[in-house]
Amino acid sequence: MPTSEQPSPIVRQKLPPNIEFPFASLSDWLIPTDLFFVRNHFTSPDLNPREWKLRVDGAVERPIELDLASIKAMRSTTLPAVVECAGNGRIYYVPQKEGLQWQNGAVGNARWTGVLLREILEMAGVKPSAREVLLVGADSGVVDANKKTASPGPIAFARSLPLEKAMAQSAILAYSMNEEPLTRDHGYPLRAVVGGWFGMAWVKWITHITVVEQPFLGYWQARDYFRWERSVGEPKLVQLTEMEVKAQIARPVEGARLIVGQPYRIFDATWSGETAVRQVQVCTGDGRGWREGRLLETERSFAWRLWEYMWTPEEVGQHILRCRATDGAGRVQPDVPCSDCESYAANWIIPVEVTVVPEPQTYEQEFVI
Ligand SMILES: Nc1nc2c(c(=O)[nH]1)N[C@H]1C(S)=C(S)[C@@H](COP(=O)(O)O)O[C@H]1N2
Ligand SMILES: [Mo]
Repeated sequence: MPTSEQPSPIVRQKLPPNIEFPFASLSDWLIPTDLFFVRNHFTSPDLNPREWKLRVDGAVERPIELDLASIKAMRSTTLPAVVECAGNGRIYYVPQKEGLQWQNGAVGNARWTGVLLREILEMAGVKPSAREVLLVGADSGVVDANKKTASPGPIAFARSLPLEKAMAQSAILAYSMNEEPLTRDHGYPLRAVVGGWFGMAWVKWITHITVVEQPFLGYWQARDYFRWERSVGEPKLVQLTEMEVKAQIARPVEGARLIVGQPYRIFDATWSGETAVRQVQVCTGDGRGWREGRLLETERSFAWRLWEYMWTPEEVGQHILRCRATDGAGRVQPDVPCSDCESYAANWIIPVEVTVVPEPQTYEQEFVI
């Protein structure tokens, strides 16, 4: 997009800071840290790296405590990965759903460096009875009283991962984002990176890891971040984990005016959960059906892919643009909202309406009689 303006983040909430990436300004595969979305349930803790320690206990052979220097001295792993807040796109739900009204930008792709969670767990020695790995953040507070399920007192932000995912190559404890130390809002000094999973699993400001033998049923695991599933007949609640397949047009934006006969680059990013996106298709509403978008990067597990489609509008008037992604597991973006997703995981196709206008007349043309 040929703009001279500097993109600026969209503040969805001042305190604690909840900030959206201005998705229409998307240009690079990696989102610069100062534009990266921020999702905080509580005030970001300001942790002193000299005092900070990571405690690992629970169902382990040897409880351990590690300081930052010893974690950084371990073998490092880098994973470019996309993180999407489960509430991204909530604004598109009709009627409106309670919660922060994220548009398209509660998502971002960054390069994360740290150590495999597996290696830390192996240092402590996971007992055979282990079932989940609970990650606890240093932030805490009373859960929003507007929600009917307010907490009885301050509770820490904590989430568990099934042991299998905790041991996977996609589960990292990261101290660096885009080659710089994490910033305070992104979890300094250490956060979880859980490739393929929605953001709530990516616990920031981690100070404590407990290996548990029973499913953890804390607030953000058992009272929030759910959707309904009807596969067993009666609807039952299932926890949100993997991200859904998604592509959403960054440009043109809703209401844009394009000039007839002039090529325009439809541009966006696309991502999914455990399996990468294979195909993006575009429909420009001129009766030519779905056509193939061009994916710009090679497929890479857990990162997003930018894509484009060159479109030359042939007719003046309103046009509805749509795109849809398909991932390697065969999941396709749906046409309609998921009625069972509470206020989460919005991945249905969001049409973008643009106006195609005639070529502007030049001075000479106007005066030729
Ligand atoms: N400790 C802690 N970790 C957290 C959160 C939080 O409030 N506290 N928010 C989670 C949610 S809901 C999301 S979407 C991601 C967002 O990560 P970011 O702020 O670095 O973009 O962090 C997750 N990790
Ligand atoms: Mo989130």
